[in-house]
Amino acid sequence: MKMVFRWYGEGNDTVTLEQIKQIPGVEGIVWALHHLPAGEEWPLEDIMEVKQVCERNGFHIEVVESVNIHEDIKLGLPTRDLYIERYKRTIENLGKAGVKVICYNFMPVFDWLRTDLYKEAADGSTALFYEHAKVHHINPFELVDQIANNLEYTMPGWEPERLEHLTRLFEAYQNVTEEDLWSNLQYFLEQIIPTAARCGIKMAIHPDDPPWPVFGLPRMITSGENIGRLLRLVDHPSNGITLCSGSLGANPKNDITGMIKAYAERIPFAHIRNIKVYENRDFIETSHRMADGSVDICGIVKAYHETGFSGYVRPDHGRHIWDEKCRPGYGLYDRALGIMYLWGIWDSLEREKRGASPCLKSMNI
Ligand code: CS2
Ligand code: MN
Repeated sequence: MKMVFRWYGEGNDTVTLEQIKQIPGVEGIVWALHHLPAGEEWPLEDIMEVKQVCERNGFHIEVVESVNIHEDIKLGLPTRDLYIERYKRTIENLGKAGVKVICYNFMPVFDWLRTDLYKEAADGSTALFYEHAKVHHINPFELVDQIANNLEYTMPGWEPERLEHLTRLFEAYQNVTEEDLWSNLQYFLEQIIPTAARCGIKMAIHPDDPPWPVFGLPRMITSGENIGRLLRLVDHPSNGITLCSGSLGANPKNDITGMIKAYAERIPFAHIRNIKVYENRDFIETSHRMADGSVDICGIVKAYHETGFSGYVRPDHGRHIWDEKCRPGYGLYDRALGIMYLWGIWDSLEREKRGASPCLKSMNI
């Protein structure tokens, strides 16, 4: 597995590239042009600027996350063709810069959804939290108000220009069913996968988070079965998934290790994180350690190891610990701890497979 780390860019992140450099085994930066709204073409010059900054610090930029899809594409409006053309140009520009994977999502209106960004745990750390009953009782506008007021930074999926048009967006989705969304996704993929393939890029859809409909908005990428359907929409290696254990794990029925084994070839990018799921369907993001949450992190890493996974992995989110002030879910410390936990499992599996490293052998250890 190739370890990567999400970074929001110079002046837009509390974490620095110098700090990331000191986390063992991180090879690449997962990045995006966060200042551009969904639907804009990403100019090659802006892409090359990020590439230079990252490469100067010894990182590759092979994975891009959150090349967001304009709502008109998800809604299937006649204007979608214009935005799809721009998306293709963006894919081409990213290909020219050496990008190999594009992570995106197809969730209507919202990207991830939480009710609390700083829920305190018994040890004093805070983390992102989802309260199921609250989402059912609160109206979306109130929740957006509460979350947006808590944000010092603009988060992907929660951009002000998107939230400004919330009423109009909800109206637009009123008669859009899950089947309509599937057919709009298929239309999009049929157009862009040939471009991605030509540019040597794998598209990797991120599962819906949480993996069920919210506020009456349909959601599709929620289960192993639906991932299978997505992969069949355009049956090509460039049509893949970002397997996010934290998103899919919110539904305990999801067999994530089974999905890894079934779809290994089509997973260019893995998000590995843990959450604790309660009986009432609330969930909180926890440390990566298995004992702290409900997700079988060891089983997941083992499944990747068994299938010979050579794709990219990132720890996804972390808690906020040691008084760190950072983007919600995107601090340095807990994500670095998560990486070390993942390496610990991976290295012990490698050692089992290959025997002790040559260095240890020569020391007769
Ligand atoms: C990410 C997603 O921070 C997160 O929760 O895993 O926001 C992800 O970046 C998007 O869904 C990808 O488009
Ligand atoms: Mn994720």
